[in-house]
Amino acid sequence: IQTFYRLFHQCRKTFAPLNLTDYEAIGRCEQEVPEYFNFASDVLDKWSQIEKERKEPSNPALWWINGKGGERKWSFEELGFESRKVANVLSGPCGLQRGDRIIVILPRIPEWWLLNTACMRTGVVFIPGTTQLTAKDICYRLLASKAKCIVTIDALAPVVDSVASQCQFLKTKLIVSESRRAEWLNFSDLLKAAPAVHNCVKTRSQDPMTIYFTSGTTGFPKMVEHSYGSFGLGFFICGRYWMNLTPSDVVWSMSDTGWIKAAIGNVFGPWFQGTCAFVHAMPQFDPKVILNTLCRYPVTTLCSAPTVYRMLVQHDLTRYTFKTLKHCLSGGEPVNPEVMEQWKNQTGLNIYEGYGQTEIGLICGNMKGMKIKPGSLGKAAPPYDVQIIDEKGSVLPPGEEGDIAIKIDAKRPFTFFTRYVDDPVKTASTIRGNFYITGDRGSMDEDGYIWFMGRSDDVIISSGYRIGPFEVESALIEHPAVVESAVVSSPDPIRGEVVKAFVVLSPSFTTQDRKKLACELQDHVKKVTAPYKYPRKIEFVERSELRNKEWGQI
Ligand code: BCO
Repeated sequence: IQTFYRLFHQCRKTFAPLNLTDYEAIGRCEQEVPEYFNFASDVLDKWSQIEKERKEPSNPALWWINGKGGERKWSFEELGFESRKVANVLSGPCGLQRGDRIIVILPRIPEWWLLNTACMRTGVVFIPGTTQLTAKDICYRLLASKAKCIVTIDALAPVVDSVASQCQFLKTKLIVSESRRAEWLNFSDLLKAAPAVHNCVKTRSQDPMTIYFTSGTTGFPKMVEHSYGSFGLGFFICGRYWMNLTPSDVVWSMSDTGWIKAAIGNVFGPWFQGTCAFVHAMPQFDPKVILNTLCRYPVTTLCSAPTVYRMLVQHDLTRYTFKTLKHCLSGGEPVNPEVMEQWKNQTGLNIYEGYGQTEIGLICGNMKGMKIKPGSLGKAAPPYDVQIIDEKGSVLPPGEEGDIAIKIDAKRPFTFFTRYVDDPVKTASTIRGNFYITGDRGSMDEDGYIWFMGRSDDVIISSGYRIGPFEVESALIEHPAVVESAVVSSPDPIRGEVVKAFVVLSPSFTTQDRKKLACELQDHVKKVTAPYKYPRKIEFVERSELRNKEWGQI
């Protein structure tokens, strides 16, 4: 009888429609997190069923364009069909098993969405990376993660090959390309041959699902691990209330595929709500392309870094008529009130800022309908209780500056990252008493709005990128001209902050043209590590200058 009931409940669950009310209650921590959850089978396949039962046509799940006439539109059913085939590619020719790790370095191409979903179906841990990664970055990631497989494109395949022999865990290289490359499996060939039937693995909510490399003040990037619960279920509230999405919306989130913002804005946020994720595969950032796209396509919701809005308002926006845009979001760095005002004056739309982290997801936000206080991060986003605390862990009164922290009661919220992989000390260091410390400083006003003041550590937030000064200093020191350097943030009207390097030159370089040398060092950093980290400002200093400054002689 017990077996009968177990099977009965299992069947009921499998065929039950998508219950968004339950997911909302779970997202708010008002209902227990289910023991088993898999976004692919529990959400995507349910939307596919709903799509079939609907009489009227619905928006695609993914709408991809490349600006050169290329276009792909996939319904949830097509996404399911293709991603099941990719799942068979991963567990067949790629030889990956549940729990194995895969690094996926792809630009904004549909294959990224397929691989993401296929990893959920197979239980393979998905590690995305930006295409700006260099050989050294890739080597570090392959070794640190022990990934067995890497997926990339033509441009990066030789870069991977240049370090592959040093990466003893790497077994399979998969290329997304029209042409074949020796020692690489070809994605399209395998996809064509792959069977379409695949049974999604049954994953527990706490099983590892994805890992992001994220920069800190010291050392090389840390591995932030998220589970099926924290990543899949954790973004329900964000999609529904911050992004304000419904099945009739079309959201364009511009983040590079290497960042958590792409997962929030292009995968879990929209797809939980049955919304179309719109993608423009712009190879280079171009404000005019963005503005024209908003005029041509029925995008209802735009999500991008404040730097993008700062760049867009440099143009005369009144010359553009956006087709359907009604909701604008920003995240990744603080947005300044002037830009919000300029955007509002020219488009009639507010910018709803969200504040979050790779480790935690959305922490605060301006939800639709809420009064916006320009310059504030908004209020705590459910399920979080955000407070400003002092160094002893005591809550500070309104208006006082302290650490922005999240209250942890008996249990860590399920939406939190699981751990920094292989770094229990760093994982533990995020906790102070009953609080998780974000690393950001701020204050809270009487109405519960949080105001950002800056980082409490030396991490640089530039154009929405999180940049560790150590990584830039390590790149600089590899150049023969550099004896030592100190890298800090410097204010910038467009990028919020930029990376600035103070450099002490080796004696043999002190007579060289400083302008040329600065450019050379910038190019050098762009080659050694991901170019977005390069020091946009360089100041050459001499030790004697620093000593004299210290002794009050200048
Ligand atoms: O500006 P420059 O031209 O001097 O330099 C640029 C590129 O040209 C250069 N570069 C790129 N690839 C290169 C290269 N140079 C040599 N070789 C290559 N292969 O490097 C610089 C890269 O800077 P960028 O990425 O800022 O470029 P760009 O075109 O100015 O883009 C502007 C933005 C705003 C589109 C870009 O900065 C951006 O996407 N920012 C947002 C980042 C983001 O999404 N952050 C969110 C992280 S997740 C998060 O915060 C958690 C929230 C819950």
